Amino acid sequence: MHVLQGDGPTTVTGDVSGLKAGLHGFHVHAMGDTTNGCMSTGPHFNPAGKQHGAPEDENRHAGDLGNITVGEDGKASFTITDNQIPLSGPNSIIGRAVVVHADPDDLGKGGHELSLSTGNAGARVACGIIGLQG
Ligand SMILES: [Cu+2]
Ligand SMILES: [Zn+2]
Repeated sequence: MHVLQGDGPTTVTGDVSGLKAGLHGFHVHAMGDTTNGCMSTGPHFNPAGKQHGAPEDENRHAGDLGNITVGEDGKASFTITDNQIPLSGPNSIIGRAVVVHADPDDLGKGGHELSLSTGNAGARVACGIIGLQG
């Protein structure tokens, strides 16, 4: 997985495999800590104190990147460009984590008790710390 660019929009590209077909929630979580697996990455990155939502919503966590789509082969390749995940400044995502979930993110609209905090996206099946390379 790679994140590119300095100021302005950040583009995240990645390839994942070994997942069930369909939508999987994909977020930036607050803490770059995997000492207890993906649970240690904390909640969604949310410096503005907002509710969970879709990437295009005004009221969303900065870390809300929506869903990635996994094919019948269990693989996904994705490119996501977003304005709320800079690589510098006070809201930088460097040192935080990306997390892939077991289930679809309902984007805050599912009416579940977890919809407005996590999108009810289920277990955390993969994660990685966002760092610098090169
Ligand atoms: Cu998440
Ligand atoms: Zn969220």
